[in-house]
Amino acid sequence: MSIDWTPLADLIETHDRFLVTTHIRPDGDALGSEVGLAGLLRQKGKDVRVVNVSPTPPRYDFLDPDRTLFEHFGTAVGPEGLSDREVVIILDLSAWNQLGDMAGYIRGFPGPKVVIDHHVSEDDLGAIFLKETTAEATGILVLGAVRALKGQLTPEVATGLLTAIAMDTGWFRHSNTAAGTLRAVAELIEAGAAIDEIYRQLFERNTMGRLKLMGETLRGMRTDLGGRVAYATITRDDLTRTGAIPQDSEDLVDFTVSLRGVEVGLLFIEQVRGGVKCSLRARGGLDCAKLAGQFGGGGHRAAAGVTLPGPITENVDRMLRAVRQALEPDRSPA
Ligand SMILES: [Mn+2]
Repeated sequence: MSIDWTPLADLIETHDRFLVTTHIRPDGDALGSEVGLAGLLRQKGKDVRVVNVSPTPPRYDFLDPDRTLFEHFGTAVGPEGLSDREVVIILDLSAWNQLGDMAGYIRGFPGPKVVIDHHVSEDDLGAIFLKETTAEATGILVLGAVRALKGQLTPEVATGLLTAIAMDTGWFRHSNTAAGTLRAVAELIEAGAAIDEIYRQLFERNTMGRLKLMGETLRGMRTDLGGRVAYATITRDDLTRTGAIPQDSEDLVDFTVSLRGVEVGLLFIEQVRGGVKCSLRARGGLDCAKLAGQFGGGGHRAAAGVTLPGPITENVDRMLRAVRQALEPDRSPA
């Protein structure tokens, strides 16, 4: 099944000033898709602002080398500064809670709203949904839009989209990596995306803080259910001690499922503004989106997340109980 891009083409035909945004704590798919879509819209002669609720993690600064694309909502720009926007395009999310402090603004947005996304979880955002939940990344959908709308795959657009697809497939390792994924990558390389350079930018620019945080996270890793579950925690104190920044925790959940025999991995991260973010990964039958959904979160079958109120230790217990229940429903609650 592929998306009918006519609604987007119609909006481009009839409007000039576009706002593009994505979810809190943006990842490579979120930011890379924004680069791709902003490029497409600008080729069509549109005035485009890309405004995000979270600052851009330093890891992704290569996507915006002149620091002219990504703007930060709440500091650099507020709702007043965006009053001339006619259309908003929301990438890589379909849930209000993923919009953070921008949710109120998006709710009140007077013009057409479009969502381009691949997540299963879905709220009524009052938007035109251009979705494909089987897609490996939002970036692959944006590539589809570029093709359908006869846009140019410039090196800049190709770099954004390759980053998007690479990060949401775990650099082409996860089960969502299909033959079509690699065909798309071939096309993006032909268009000027330098795959070696993108890899170096993403994976070989660790700070000492991130590497030390990685060490702390591994040191504190625990198992449960006889080794079928692995989990770790990152507290605010861990960040201070290691000199890491909150964004440095990206991907560290992958270590939990890298342990032999583990089917479900969890990483609990104490949030600077209170509460705990829990990332879930599954390498078996467990549906992470469903489990996270029980607590108001969402995502995909193999990878999901949820933000929980309350202290970290309580939340570890609460999530472990839910995972045990999901993996061994017949077992009496411990
Ligand atoms: Mn995504």
